[in-house]
Amino acid sequence: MVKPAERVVQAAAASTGHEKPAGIPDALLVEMYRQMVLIRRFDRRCIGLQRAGRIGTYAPMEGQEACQVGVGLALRPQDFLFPTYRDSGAMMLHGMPMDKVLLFWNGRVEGYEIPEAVNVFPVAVPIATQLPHAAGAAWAAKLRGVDQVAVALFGDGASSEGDFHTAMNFAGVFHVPAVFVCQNNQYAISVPYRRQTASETIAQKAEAYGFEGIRIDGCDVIAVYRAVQAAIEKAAAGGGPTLVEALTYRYGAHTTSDDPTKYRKPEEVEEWRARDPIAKLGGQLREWGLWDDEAEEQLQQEVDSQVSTAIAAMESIEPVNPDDLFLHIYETPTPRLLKQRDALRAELAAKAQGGIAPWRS
Ligand SMILES: Cc1ncc(C[n+]2csc(CCOP(=O)(O)OP(=O)(O)O)c2C)c(N)n1
Repeated sequence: MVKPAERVVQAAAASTGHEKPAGIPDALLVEMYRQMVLIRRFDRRCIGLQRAGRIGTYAPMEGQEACQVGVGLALRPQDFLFPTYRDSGAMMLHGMPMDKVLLFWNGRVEGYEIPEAVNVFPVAVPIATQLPHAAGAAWAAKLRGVDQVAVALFGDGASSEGDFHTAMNFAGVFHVPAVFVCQNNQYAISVPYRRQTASETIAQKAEAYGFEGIRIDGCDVIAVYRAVQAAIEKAAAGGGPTLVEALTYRYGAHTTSDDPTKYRKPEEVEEWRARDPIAKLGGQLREWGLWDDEAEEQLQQEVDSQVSTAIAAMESIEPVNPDDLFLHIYETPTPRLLKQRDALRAELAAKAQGGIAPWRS
């Protein structure tokens, strides 16, 4: 049996030494760092916004920046990205404006409006549903003879869903140009990896479907970038799909309504923090003479103002019309929906007058 984990962890390790990696321009190494710092700032600000009631909910990605940035930078403009709720970083790198991402988290329909030239699919909240979409889009690209690869992100938990297996099987049988990137962050909410699967790795599951699976260090942005870029190139050249398993960790909560102290120990989090992708690349850039304190200070100011501008844009749009809740469900609303809409209108009108709705009194 092939043991993809060993083979690829070795390859990734080679890029994490003190040698500057061959074939990656200095400017790209610096860009990887800048983007990871930006999305970490974005992430932390989002948690703050949620706590202040300025957005509704949020799924933190701190710890997973190397995966987000490695994938985001490996994508070619024409490739499609199929993200989950934890992939705001990759989405932004593939062209989704930051204020739109914030609008999504604010519960606004505008957050689902993807700009015309941006090849990002709407965020999949149901687990693994984006995987058959990606396999289908890749098949369409193949049938149409278009040079376009579909890249899907998902978590370790998603690998237990039927949709994962459907997508993998389909992708293998039809030999489609798809790349499935599992961010194995060790938990599906509170379910640890070892309770998720008896397989040694997620990467090896690709074997059963007849294509290549590789396991990489998801805390190393260079390893992620290289693996995903190679998989995209292979898919574009007619080499079929690849499953990439990136070993990573989310430092924080599953979402802003979760308490991770209930299911994991602080020592475990500290262990992963010691492999922090930003600290790692930052240290390497300094060693290679590509970064210094001045550049760092300037970057911190830049990301701060970039995120603040996006937040201001998110908060500048007109308040939502509560009736919108009932749009986009049926072409002609059902009597039950209309009744709910009228009840909400009455409640809001009563509130506006400082009272409470009659049925609550
Ligand atoms: C089909 C479906 N079942 C259950 C849920 C509830 N749920 C939300 S997130 C989650 C865990 C997903 O874990 P994983 O795939 O590892 O991704 P992560 O959140 O760690 O990025 C679950 C079960 C859901 N959203 N969709």
